[in-house]
Amino acid sequence: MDHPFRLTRRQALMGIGVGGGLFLVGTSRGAALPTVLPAFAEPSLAASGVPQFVRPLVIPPAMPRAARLNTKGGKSTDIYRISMRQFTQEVLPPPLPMTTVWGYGSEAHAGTHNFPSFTIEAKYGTPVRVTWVNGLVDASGAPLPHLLPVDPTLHWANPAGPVDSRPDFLSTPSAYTGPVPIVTHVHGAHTTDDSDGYPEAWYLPNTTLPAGVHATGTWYQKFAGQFAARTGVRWTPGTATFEYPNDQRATTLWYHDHALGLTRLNVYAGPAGFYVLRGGPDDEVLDSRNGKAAALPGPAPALGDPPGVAYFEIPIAIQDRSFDEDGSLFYPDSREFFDAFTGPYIPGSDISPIWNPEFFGNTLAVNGRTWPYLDVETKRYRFRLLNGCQSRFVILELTSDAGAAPPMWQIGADGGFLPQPQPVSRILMGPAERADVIVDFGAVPAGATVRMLNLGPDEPFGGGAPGVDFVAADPSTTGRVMEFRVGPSLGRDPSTPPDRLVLPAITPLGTVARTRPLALVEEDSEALEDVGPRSAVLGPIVDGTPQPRMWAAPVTENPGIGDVEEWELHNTTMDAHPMHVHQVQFEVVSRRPMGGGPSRPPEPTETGFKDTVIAYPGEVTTVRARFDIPGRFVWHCHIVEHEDNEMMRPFDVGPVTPPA
Ligand SMILES: [Cu+2]
Repeated sequence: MDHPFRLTRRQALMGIGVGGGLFLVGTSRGAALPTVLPAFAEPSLAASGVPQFVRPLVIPPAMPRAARLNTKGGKSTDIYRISMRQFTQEVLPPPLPMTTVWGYGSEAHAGTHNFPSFTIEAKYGTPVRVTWVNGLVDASGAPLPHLLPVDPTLHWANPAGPVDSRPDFLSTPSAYTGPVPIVTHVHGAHTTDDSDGYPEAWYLPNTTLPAGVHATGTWYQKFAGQFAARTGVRWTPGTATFEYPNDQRATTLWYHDHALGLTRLNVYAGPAGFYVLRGGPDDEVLDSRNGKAAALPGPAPALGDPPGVAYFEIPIAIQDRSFDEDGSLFYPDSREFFDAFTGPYIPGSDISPIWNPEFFGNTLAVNGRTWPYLDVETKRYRFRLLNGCQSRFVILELTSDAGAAPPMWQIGADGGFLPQPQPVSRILMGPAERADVIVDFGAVPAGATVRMLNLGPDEPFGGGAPGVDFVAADPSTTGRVMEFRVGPSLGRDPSTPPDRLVLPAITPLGTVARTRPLALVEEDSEALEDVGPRSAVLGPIVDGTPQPRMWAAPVTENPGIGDVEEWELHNTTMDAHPMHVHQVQFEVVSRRPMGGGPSRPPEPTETGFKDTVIAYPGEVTTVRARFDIPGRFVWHCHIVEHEDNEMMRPFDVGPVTPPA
């Protein structure tokens, strides 16, 4: 090899390392300055200007319920009424300014709106019914515009009409500033299509709308009717009521917006939270020393907790963000930010003017605060980790200033417990993936400082190891996640040692009815030479040839009800993509080179169930899932910039659903 590091696509795109490059910029935004002032906006707050480890981690409390409804046969349903609102909160440490964000919160409970949102605590076998309210209005009730630049040239919700379309333009448009559509998806939930947060089932706030603006997306009425017919509950304007049966394995789910062509912006603005499902046969963990119930580190925040409870089970959402000096969230307002391409844009070419193919924030926020710290005792903690970043893959590692790093075991992933606890020193997570880990601070001397580092790249991930195959994130900024300040132990640790945990068995999915070869394809401009990507797309592979299909094309994936299928994800692009399939928790079967060659088994941390899998470039990643709920769902890349621009496809389980 000539170079110690692989030349990344971004570097290649930007002419770095190939000589005679047009643009003299660094390998990641914020790491170096262009020689001339760019015409487009850069985040005006440098990451180096944000003090680190000066404010405590926020541990999201449990989301208050609106009611508990008792139904026939002694059963109950947990009722929530949760709105998305705009507000300001401390994201950057003082004296830096507060940040205007969006977040979910309980309508009837003041002070519960937060970024990230409070945790929905769900119980196996007890359905959760949430009325999701679009509360994006100002104090006078007028609809709020988006906090971030909305590119109107994507195939997107487009409330000004025609809805759920890729509109035509006579000249390059500026950002859309009208009312904002939302629709919430519980990521990893096993629920019906009316409650899944279909991207075209969005709705605007219930208020006076500008003339000609449509209040709901294409599928809203159909799903409203279906939900009313099944439950007797009618959706009121500006809301949608969804129900989650909680009939799946106990695990860490999360909820976030999923509106068509807007997900990257709606999620970046803040609305996302954990949804923790507990109980049931797949939540029973034993102690191998005595065969009795094991004790996992706890408690987690619960409803009605008084202030000052010490938590030993803590959700940790890692999200990259950039800011301007006034504290506001920064998100690119021009394609130029990505690759210095100055146009022509749509309609002068097929390149969107605002959308960026990927986005990497120059800070890491953990539970809504940049680089926080957490005081811990010399005990074991259970952390439910979520990579909530836009495009960034993270590789997490602990380091201590007092000798060995505390040991970590991963006990669960997207779909619940792994078959066995896995000792881990690094945890790789693509966007939307979760890892349930136990960290044992027991042998760390009190007074020590432990840091969680990120060794993933500040650019698209292609697999491999930091320092070998790619440059790790900036060690002074995005290479750091948070700090643990180890204090003395207040009492003994009642939790079972991780190597003594007997985790619930995995029941294999059974006979495969069908294998579907599917392709991940990146598309460059068809109008301009050497400009790309224009978008990334998905599609079936027919006779060995990928057939890229746009969002609007007829359904090509149509499993029978109850069928187990293997989906082979052929990644023809240069980057890894975190691929997510709605409705199901799947098994990761294998990975093999696309050109043929031996397959390798899933990673030890992929041996439980998953709903999001890393599909590496040049490989076929095979997953196996049972599709047991009829209706219309989606599968997509969870790099939210990709998902918003064609890297998402509808699928139907059972009879093909007629268009709404
Ligand atoms: Cu992708």
